[in-house]
Amino acid sequence: MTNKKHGIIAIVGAPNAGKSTLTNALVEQKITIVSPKVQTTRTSIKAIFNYQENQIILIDTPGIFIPKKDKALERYIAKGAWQALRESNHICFVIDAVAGLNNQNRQILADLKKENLPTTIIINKIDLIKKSKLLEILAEFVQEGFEDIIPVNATQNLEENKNGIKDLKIFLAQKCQNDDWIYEEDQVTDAPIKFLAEEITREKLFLKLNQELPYSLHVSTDSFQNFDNGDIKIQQTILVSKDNHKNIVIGKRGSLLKEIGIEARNEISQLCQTNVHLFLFVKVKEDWMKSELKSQP
Ligand SMILES: Nc1nc2c(ncn2[C@@H]2O[C@H](COP(=O)(O)OP(=O)(O)OP(=O)(O)O)[C@@H](O)[C@H]2O)c(=O)[nH]1
Ligand SMILES: [Mg+2]
Repeated sequence: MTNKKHGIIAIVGAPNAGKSTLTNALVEQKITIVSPKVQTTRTSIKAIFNYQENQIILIDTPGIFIPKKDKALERYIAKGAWQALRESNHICFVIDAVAGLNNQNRQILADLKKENLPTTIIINKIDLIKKSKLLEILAEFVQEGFEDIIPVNATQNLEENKNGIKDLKIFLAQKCQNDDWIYEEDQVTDAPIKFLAEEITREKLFLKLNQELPYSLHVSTDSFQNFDNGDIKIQQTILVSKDNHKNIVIGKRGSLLKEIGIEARNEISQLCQTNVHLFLFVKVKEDWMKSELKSQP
């Protein structure tokens, strides 16, 4: 007889709280992209790890914010987080310790309460605050009636026994109450490689481009070919909504696009554990949102 259990945990919170960094830390592999800019994650993505007989299925979600009415992308992103809650058994509400229990987090908490799911508070980025501030935040959440509050440092620049990641793993394993496992023992995500590769390129664009530009672009795959010798050839198109954005992404004599291509290729090669030939193209398509967002996994 098997005692295998699984649990589905939604990782939610304000934009930039460190949800994706935390997800990767728990799975011990980079599954979901990270950047210092808000709204990096656009689509919920599952990341899976096993702890003893428990399979923990994390859903990394886009940051929760109030979308502007005229912005289709914002509405799409905002919807994603709430959809993920519907399939989960437990919520981890991640807050940035520097922000603490501010108005934005209070508003999100009030909305989360309506979902009626057990909720654990994760105070992230504890490496950036003093112990006294952490104690203050803990007291505030206790006052709000929360029993499970776990401080962590998702970037793990504190020592292992101080970053809280192991404690969180053990805690989440205890929350697994559904019978059996859903995924194979070595499966770390259900997202297709093609999508992960697009995300990696998008992350490099997020990291290299300033201000609003990263928000107005999209990466899609034109072709993905496996060769007999194990190599993979990928052609991706970066869709931008304006002519001048195309020039910025390409850079002087193609320099920026080349840099992005090299960095993305290296990371996709690591992910696929093989040689990857990546070809990037930039196209202007004013209304890419209409056609592209529907086709996301
Ligand atoms: N110092 C410190 N920085 C962190 C920590 N966790 C995450 N970060 C940084 O915070 C920034 C945002 O991290 P993400 O993981 O992309 O945040 P997110 O909540 O997924 O953001 P969205 O997807 O945009 O909602 C990145 O620059 C991370 O390196 C932490 O524990 N300590
Ligand atoms: Mg994210």
